[in-house]
Amino acid sequence: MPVQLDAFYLFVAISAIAVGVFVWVALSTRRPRDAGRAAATRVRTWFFGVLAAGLLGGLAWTVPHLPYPRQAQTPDRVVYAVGMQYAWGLSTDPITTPDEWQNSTFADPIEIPAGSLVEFRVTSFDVNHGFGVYSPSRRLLGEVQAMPGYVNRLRLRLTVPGTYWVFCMELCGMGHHLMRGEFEVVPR
Ligand SMILES: [Cu+2]
Repeated sequence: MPVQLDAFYLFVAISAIAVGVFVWVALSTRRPRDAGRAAATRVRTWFFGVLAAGLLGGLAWTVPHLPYPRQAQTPDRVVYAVGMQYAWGLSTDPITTPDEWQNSTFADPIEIPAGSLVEFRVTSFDVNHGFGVYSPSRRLLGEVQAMPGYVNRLRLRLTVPGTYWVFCMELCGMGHHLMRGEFEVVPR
């Protein structure tokens, strides 16, 4: 998996820099010497400036990506998702009983128009499950816990048409690996 390898190389590079800094400090402080107050203040001011710029830059870069403004939007579609050992029931109508859940697992995959903001209302009728939505190219798009007695919401804007998969993200028993669901995103 290329992403994992990239993360590994990044880890090795950062580790090498950290070790280099430790070695440099160890070698450069073997003899005591006077640093000088003015020079030390200059280094501190510079360090503070770089740190502040980095933090503010990081803030400006990441804050627009927070999902909170999405809560103010009205979803285009609501999908009810119920986990039970060992399948996901997905329906555009509320699933309130194990019978309705069973019918939903045998029904044709639901269809969602491309570009819709979808709100998944996720719960479980037995034990805790993990509700993970995968794109047609098998990328994990979002995840929320499915807990008996609670309804957790997950909002995703689904733009790419194709078959989407729901896999269980939490080991829930012997048939956990079989626990999947699917739905279609269709072109408008
Ligand atoms: Cu499960």
